[in-house]
Amino acid sequence: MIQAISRPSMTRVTHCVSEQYDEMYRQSVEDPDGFWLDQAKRLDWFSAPTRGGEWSFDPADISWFADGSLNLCHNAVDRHLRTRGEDTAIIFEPDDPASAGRTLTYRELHAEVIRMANAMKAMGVKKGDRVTLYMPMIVEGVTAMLACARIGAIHSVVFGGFSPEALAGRIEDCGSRFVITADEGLRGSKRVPLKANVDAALNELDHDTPIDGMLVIKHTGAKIEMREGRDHWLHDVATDEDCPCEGMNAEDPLFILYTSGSTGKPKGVLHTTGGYGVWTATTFNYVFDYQPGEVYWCTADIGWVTGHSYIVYGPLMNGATSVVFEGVPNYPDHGRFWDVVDKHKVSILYTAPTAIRALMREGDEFVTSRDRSSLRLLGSVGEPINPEAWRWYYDVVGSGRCPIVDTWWQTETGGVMITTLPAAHDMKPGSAGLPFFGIQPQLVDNDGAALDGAVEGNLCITASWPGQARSVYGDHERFEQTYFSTYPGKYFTGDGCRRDEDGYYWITGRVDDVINVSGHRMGTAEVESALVLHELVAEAAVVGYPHDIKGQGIYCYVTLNAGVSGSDELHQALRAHVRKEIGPIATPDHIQFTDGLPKTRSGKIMRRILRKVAENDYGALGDTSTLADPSLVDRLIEGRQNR
Ligand code: 6R9
Repeated sequence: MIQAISRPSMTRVTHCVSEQYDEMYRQSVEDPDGFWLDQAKRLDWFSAPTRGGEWSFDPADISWFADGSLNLCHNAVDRHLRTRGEDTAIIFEPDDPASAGRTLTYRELHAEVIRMANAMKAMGVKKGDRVTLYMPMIVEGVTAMLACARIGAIHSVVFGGFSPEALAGRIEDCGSRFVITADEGLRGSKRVPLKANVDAALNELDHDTPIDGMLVIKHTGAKIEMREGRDHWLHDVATDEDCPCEGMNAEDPLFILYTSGSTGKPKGVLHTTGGYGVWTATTFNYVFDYQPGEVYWCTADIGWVTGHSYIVYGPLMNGATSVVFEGVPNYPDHGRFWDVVDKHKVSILYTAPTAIRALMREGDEFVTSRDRSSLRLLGSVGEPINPEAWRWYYDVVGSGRCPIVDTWWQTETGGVMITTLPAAHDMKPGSAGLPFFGIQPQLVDNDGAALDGAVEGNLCITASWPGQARSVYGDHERFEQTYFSTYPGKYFTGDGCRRDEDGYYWITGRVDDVINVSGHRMGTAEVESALVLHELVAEAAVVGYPHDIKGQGIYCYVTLNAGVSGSDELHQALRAHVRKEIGPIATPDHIQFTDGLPKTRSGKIMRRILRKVAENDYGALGDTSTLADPSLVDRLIEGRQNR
């Protein structure tokens, strides 16, 4: 049993102490409508809601604040002009520390958002239109999101590391007629040809006019092709005229964000305006305990939900100063994070275990040679943090002074669900902690029976919360099927979890066919589909296996067409092929060529065996007698050992 670590005494915490948490949590589950209508007051509404949660999980139909109207760009930007217009909203830290950065006050951010929104309008974007953003981590990524929210367009941000093929699928799936991108992105001094990738993606789509307009931001100044009539430079079409915020119903869509699942292609998770706004504003306030004037830095990319909720909406709706970082943790050297912390006097740092582990491996010197005395609170998100990395983050990065919030949540949950609160709770390294207000977790066995007390099971949530996703864009049936059919009447997270005797939750990882690679969700089915697209591949099965830095690595079993044999060249070719189909984050770590996959007589692949073999754990293969060809197991093990 790991010892709990007491919360360090913090002099400036005002947001929530332990007794308050218990009382507020009780209220939040006993009277959710009263509680959340009250929390909703932290936002500015054009018409305040009187209705709270109206929802069912069977069938799935979820609504919050249905009679309220508001605009999240107004809440993130305009409403601050009167009170803190000259405060810093965004600090932009470029990839190359020698390049010029930028800071924007709320007033300057307002002006930039308006220019972006007017440019979008000039292209013909209207309320309800889907707009795909394929952006580097620059200020315009944030202003493009906020400009969409301002005029009621639905943004779909696609991570800049995805391939043209993956981008094309996401443009097509949501019927997006507009794209916003930049000439190039920069990451660790490498150039990412964003505009060229968009062009390639559009060529993939077999229409003559796959989109109506593209807005391009000049970032690196690289030479790119602009198609007459379709592609526009932002600086050519942006104007400063007045651009009021659209009044949005609380249930009007705010954004779509594609995420991987256990089957099929990525799903367009749909979030709406009011509930998501209340959820991200409230969680940001309590979880990060933000104090006016502090600098807050979330190292995620706006291409992931963490960037949406905790670089853009949560911090800005709270009037915080949010750092937008274009670079990577190891460029120019492994001390970059701490240089940025010192340069901008960052108080609150929110990052991922994979980054922590990668930096830990480089030794303490990169950290201890930097000052870091501005740090007050540390956060972790994206995957379970192993206690060793937790200790290093706490002892070395935070010098034992800074509490850690290990925040468990998902694209589908909109914001943080399980975490300790910095001023309220003791921490246990490796445990996310306790449910946030309104969250009612339940652990169930494989038949869906609720388990009480200190146990391990499948993590479900039994009641809706404002930030919950409302649907899968264009496929509500898939939404129900994916999240509400495994255990009818409950939202199933896909995660396994243990609850200890203090009621703390310990996420054990995915229990479905989703793997978590460097904090990024990857469906094994997606990698398999990419592999079998290769002309020499007959069949493929992909599993995760423990990886020191990435958390999980991608292990592929591949059978080749008759007469073809595996070689180092083919190995490399397949890796390159998957990168091209999906993007670098999906690059297989290992490919094992095999003459067959372990299938039952009914043809179902026994992934359990493939996982064990990939993990090098042959003692616990379990029952293999139902395999069509039990002798295959020995050949798989032999192949693994000869790897
Ligand atoms: C926010 C985000 C969600 C999946 C989730 C779980 C894993 C996220 C975690 C964590 C343990 C944490 N996960 N945070 N596991 N402890 N603090 O990451 O969203 O990309 O949708 O991934 O990530 O497995 O189900 P998303």
